[in-house]
This record gives sequence, structure tokens and C-alpha cells, in this order.
Amino acid sequence: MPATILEKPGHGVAVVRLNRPEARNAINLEMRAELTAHFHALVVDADVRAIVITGDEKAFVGGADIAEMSTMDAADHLSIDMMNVWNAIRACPKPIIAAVQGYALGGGCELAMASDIIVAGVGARFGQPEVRVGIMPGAGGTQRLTRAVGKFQAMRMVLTGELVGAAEALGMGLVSEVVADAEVVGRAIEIARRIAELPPLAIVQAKESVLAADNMPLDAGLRYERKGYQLLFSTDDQKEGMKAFLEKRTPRFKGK
Ligand code: CO8
Repeated sequence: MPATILEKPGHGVAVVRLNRPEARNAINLEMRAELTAHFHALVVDADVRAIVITGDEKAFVGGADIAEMSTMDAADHLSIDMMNVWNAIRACPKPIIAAVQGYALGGGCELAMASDIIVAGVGARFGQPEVRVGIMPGAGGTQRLTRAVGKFQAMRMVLTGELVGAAEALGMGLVSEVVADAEVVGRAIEIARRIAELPPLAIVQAKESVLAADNMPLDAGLRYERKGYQLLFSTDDQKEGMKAFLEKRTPRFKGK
């Protein structure tokens, strides 16, 4: 069985399912390689405009594979490109929606945070428990988490390894919305479909601009945002979107 399954339910949406249920979808080297390949392919797939990533009902991802990591040394980590998958996800200009049921721990919480929107089931649990196995977060758990929830909640999660439930995660700003567990994937696909109907050039520019907020001082970020905004006035979709509004009809976006 592959460690991941790629599905294309149509309407511009791709669904990447993590498929190691027997190991709570722990991320091993095989899964990393498959995820990297999927994201490289999805970036250039013109039929895909939004991506949903999900696990199963018990776990989104239980973390990096501890059995596999247990015998690795620092040189292994440096020589195997462990970060390839994170770079592939980070370089993906299309919106990524994490549909989280069950555990999102360690690398799993980091994978959710590398996405753009997180839909969580009421039973979802998030955590950065790496210290409990003698390490620390290595793929965004001290950086993206701190930016999402602030220093004091991040410190609590990273230094104690305690898990937080979906309601608490929502209150902290760690997830976008919470729905019934059985509705998580459907809701994520619904959001992806809605995004896929919108003008893709505007979506890509908007995503890039929001992500830039993490890396730029406000003045530079506002200038960056304005350039993206101005650039979109050179697209056919801007003309069509505004014309359709004024003519009181549904726009037909072409991605040009
Ligand atoms: N790695 C390997 N195997 C795992 C992992 C994991 N992270 N999580 C669960 N499994 C396996 C278990 O060993 C068990 O296998 P078996 O049936 O053969 O004994 C099976 O999955 C089911 O697990 P449980 O019986 O424990 O299932 P529960 O539902 O009772 O508990 C938990 C699920 C809460 C997820 C529990 O298994 C657990 O605490 N797992 C470990 C969580 C953890 O510590 N995660 C952090 C790992 S370190 C990390 O992620 C570092 C990231 C660094 C950079 C990013 C790289 C991708």
C-alpha cells in the first residue's frame, strides 16, 4: 500500500490522503518522498486549484516516524534530505487545506500549520510533544506555532508537550474552524471547491501576500501587498469579475 493516496474529485480540487493508519499516519521516508512528488506534480497540474490534505478518523498525523528516527544520527538527518517535503509544500502557490481528525502531533501539527486553512473535527488534538522523546520541533513547531498563537501558548505546548483540543486550538488561533468529526473532509473539500471557482491568479497573489506577513516588517509588507493588488488589474479575470458584478451575472474566470 502506498503511504499516501492522491484523489481528484473534480471541480479543481485534489485530495492527498495520508495512508499509514496502522502507525497513526506517522511520517516516514516513504511518505515524505511521496508527498514531495505529489506536491511537485500538483503545482504544475492546471486542473488543480486547491489541495486538501487529510489523514483518517484516528489521526491526521501522529508525528514523524519515531521507529525510523530512533536509529538516525545527526549526519543521517543532514545527508538524507529530510526537509524536502516541507520545501515542496512551502513552494506550493495553490491554497492547501488541512482536514484534521484525531491526532496532529509533532510533524503532524507542523504539517497542518504549513497549510493555509485548517479545518478540525471536534475530537482533533494538536500538540508538539517532541521534548517527550528527547528532541524538539524541527519543521516549524517553534516558528509557525509562535506566529499563530503567540509566545506563551507556544511555550506551553512546546515545553510541556501537552495536547490541546480542537475548541482550545480554535480559541488560540491555531485552526480556522471546527466542525463535527464526520464532516471534516467534506467541509475542507467544500472550501477548496469554493476557492477553485475563484480567479486563480488573484488567489495565488493573495496567498503569497498573506504568507509574506510572516517575513516582512509592516511597511515592506504593505508595499508588497499593493504591488500584487496593482498587478491583478492587468488580468482578464479582473475585467471579467468587475464587469460581471456590474451586469449582475456570474463571472466566468479563465485564469488569465
Ligand atoms: N512514529 C511511529 N509510530 C507511531 C507514531 C509515531 N510518531 N505514532 C503512533 N505510532 C504507532 C504506534 O507505535 C503503534 O504501533 P503498534 O500498533 O505497532 O504498537 C500504532 O501507531 C498505534 O499507536 P497507539 O497504540 O499509541 O495509538 P493511540 O491511539 O493509543 O495513541 C498517539 C496515538 C497519541 C498518536 C500515540 O501513538 C503517540 O503518542 N504517538 C507519538 C506522538 C509523538 O511523540 N509525536 C512526535 C514525534 S517526533 C516528531 O514528529 C518530530 C518532527 C520533526 C520534524 C518533522 C519531520 C516530519
